[in-house]
Amino acid sequence: EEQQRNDAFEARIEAGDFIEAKDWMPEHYRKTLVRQISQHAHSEIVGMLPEGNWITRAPSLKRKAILLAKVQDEGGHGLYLYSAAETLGTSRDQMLDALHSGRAKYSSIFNYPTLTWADIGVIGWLVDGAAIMNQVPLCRCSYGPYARAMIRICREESFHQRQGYESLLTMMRDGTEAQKALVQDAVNRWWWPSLMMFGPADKDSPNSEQSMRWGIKRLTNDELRQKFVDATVPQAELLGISLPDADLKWNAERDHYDFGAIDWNEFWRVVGGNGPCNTERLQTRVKAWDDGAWVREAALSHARKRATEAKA
Ligand code: FAQ
Repeated sequence: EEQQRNDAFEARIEAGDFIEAKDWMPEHYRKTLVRQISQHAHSEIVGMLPEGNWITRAPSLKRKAILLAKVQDEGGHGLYLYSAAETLGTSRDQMLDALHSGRAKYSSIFNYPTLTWADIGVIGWLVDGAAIMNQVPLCRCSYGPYARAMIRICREESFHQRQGYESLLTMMRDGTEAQKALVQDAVNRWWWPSLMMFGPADKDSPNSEQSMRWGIKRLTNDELRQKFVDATVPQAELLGISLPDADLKWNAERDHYDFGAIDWNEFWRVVGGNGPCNTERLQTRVKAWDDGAWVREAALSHARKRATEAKA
């Protein structure tokens, strides 16, 4: 009977059906989705921190309003994604506990510091740019609740990308030499970590093959990374900044840009908890959770009181 259910499931995947929360699914499919969606949610939540660092120091009211809206969107994306993961039978408490105890992963990119205002523009341009490249294909993920959440999230991410690029254009066109140098310095620091967001090379990616077969992922890590490089190089040219890779050049035969070797030791070091800001990010999240305990207690107590009143 299990075999029959499994065959029927595989046939639905093959036919391009969406799998819904109450449908039967193999345990491994469920686990893979919980892993990916909860990591994605944690990334959005931890991803609020590097930018949050600059809200009080934004250079104008307009930039501050934009940044506030962006960081709030990220909080919303995190909550949306926790809900999508909850449809698979995991609780938010379990997911948060995994994050706060350091067992859960979140994107390596958020373990780098935001040193100057230019970093905020560069995060929008490169980090949100990479996020969109990875997430647009996820709108066609075989798991319905995740795919549908991705649609709204991608729309908001594209606003995030554009505000970042526009802020860099302003600095590069109207800025002083010192401001232009800040942009170049930020690009130099964020370029390689952005390429690492797509995950290990396909040959070193243990989850890709099965996730591709199940339509959880639609494009491989290397395919997405190449698409990102191809889309980003012309944007860098328009900005008038250089990318920190001597091997980056157009390859007419492949019809793609070639690029240099990624430092995978750095990638695994950061994923393993030893990047520049891992400890600080986790501590900040745990403190926010602990500091919010009284709000949760008050809300629960209020709900209990209302329930008793309703009965009386
Ligand atoms: N960082 O076998 P694979 C955002 C782990 S965007 C940390 O290739 P998979 C928006 C991976 O989990 C960022 N860990 O894994 C925003 C696995 O370990 P595990 C979030 C990484 O799942 C913008 C191991 O390495 N986006 O937040 C990373 O098939 C600006 C082997 O890897 C998403 O999460 C990494 N970069 O492919 C917010 C998108 N890469 O789990 C604020 C959804 C790999 O077995 C500001 N996720 N690992 O212990 C995905 O598409 C996939 O999960 C990949 C990884 C592509 C990230």
